[in-house]
Amino acid sequence: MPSSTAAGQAVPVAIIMGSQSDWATMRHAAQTLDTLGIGYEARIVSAHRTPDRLYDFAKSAKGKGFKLVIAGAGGAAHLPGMAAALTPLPVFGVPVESKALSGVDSLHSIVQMPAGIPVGTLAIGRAGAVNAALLAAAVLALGDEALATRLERWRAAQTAAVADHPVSDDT
Ligand code: RP5
Repeated sequence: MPSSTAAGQAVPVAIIMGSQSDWATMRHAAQTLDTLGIGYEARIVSAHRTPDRLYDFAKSAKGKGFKLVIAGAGGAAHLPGMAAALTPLPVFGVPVESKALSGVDSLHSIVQMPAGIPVGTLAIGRAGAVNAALLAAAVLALGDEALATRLERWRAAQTAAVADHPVSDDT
């Protein structure tokens, strides 16, 4: 599983996901962090299949220097909520699109946290993964002027890339 820095080096963002199959979605968070020059570590941490790994990860995340967690999962998606229960770090949840219910199951599992343990829930699928990274960037940029400038430029480039008029496909 990719990591943007050498092992052992403190990076601000942990990207965790319930399965290898989630990487097709969560890689968009990783790519967005790469574009903004933000370090991360990506790991498979399943709430159901590897509960001890989840416990160990979440309990040690702050001590390892992570500033926030992006957690993606699909179906009965308990990973973001369980991670949030076990760490004081902010957790952003990404509902992965499931085959059976198109990710609505994932969304409802992640967004309907009872009062007391928050998970900042993003959109289903790629949009949620990209926006989780952008939200992480905005939070980290509060204490990092250079990152704030990179994020501002990224958004300006996005704005500049929007055409004034649509182009027909059939010409
Ligand atoms: C969840 O089950 C994972 O987050 C994944 O989205 C879903 C399906 O996992 P696989 O059966 O593809 O490994 O725990």
